[in-house]
Amino acid sequence: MNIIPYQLIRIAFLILALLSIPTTIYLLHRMRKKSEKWKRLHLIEIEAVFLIITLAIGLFAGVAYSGFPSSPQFVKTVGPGAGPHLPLLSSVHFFKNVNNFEKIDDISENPTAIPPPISRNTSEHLTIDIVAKEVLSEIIPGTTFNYWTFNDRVPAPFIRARVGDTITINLENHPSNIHTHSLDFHAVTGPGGGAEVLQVPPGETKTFTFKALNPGIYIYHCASMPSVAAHMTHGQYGLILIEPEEGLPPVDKEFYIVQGELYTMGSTGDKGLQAFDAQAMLDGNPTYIVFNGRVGGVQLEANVGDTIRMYVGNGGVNLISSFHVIGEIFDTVYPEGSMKGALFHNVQTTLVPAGGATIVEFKLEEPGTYILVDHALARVEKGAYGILNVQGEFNEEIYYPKPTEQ
Ligand SMILES: [Cu+2]
Repeated sequence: MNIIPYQLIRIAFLILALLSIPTTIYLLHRMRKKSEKWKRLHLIEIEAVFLIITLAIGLFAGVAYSGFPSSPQFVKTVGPGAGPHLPLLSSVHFFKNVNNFEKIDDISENPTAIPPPISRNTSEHLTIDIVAKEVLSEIIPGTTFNYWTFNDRVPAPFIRARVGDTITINLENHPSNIHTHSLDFHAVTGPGGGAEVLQVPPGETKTFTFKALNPGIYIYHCASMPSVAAHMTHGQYGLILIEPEEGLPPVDKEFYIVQGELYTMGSTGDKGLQAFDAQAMLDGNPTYIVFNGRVGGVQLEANVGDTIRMYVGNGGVNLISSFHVIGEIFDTVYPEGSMKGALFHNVQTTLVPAGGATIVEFKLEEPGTYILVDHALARVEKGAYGILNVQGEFNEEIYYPKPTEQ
């Protein structure tokens, strides 16, 4: 894991370069009045070399560039194609307490980590333990971010309950954390969705109990000050499914996907440790837009003939997702996660509001690679895509002509 603070290094070297100029002028001034011994010091040459080295490190250490002038700009993108290029920015960040944070190899929550469908006919009292933890992990290889998580992953664990269930949440704020964290469940009826009683300082645990009154698929997230948006964009969001009494129709595979935005002071593709860019968040200009916490975080497997259900959330904090699976049509959409209302059928692209969720269902008729996207397609260049690989027999009655064998 690359946690070199390149941005800090760049600033330090630019300051050194700047300071070296007046220092040299001063020494040259002194040199004129002094002996031959001073003149033999080659101050001009030393200063020139020093200036070149410090400026080179100050301007380029860790900065993303394409490495070859194959396009008009030398800015890197992280989409699956070459892509249009994004403005090159460099900025400053401060990095504190780096050694206190746990380093997570893969921040992505497993998209198949979903509790099984509920088959019981009665209500139960469930207890869910959640640990808020601030960690370090990579957005793309070599680019590290200080994620704030629930249970060390983004999104937070998928919670499954049944309407009428009573749910007790135990929220621990890990002692290594710097910030107070909390939970606001959109499945809760009551002030703050639980956040009023679940503000937990580091090292403490608090408990909250609620009854699930409405079926649906709901976001839950941290709702702590001074900026709820800042907590969410660091990774503190997940989904809770409240099944209706009769449950949901059976499917072969269920997947868990949540879109999120990351705002870093470095540009898209910059290496090293990236500081959070609050101004970029306020401007609504994310550096990365990701499924399940990082670029490439959603890799799914299925077979021809499978019926698929995807629970798709949007942690925000600025964008509305236009969720689409390239090469598929959603047979059924639960619009905005609504249950017991009108379902949509035969939908190409569906909206997932910030702080909202949806459910899409479809059957797989053909093998191959299907790409999940936010169909505001510029966002794919910032990472908003996932992959669904489908194995099985080709059906040329549906998809013609047959793709060339590889
Ligand atoms: Cu928080």
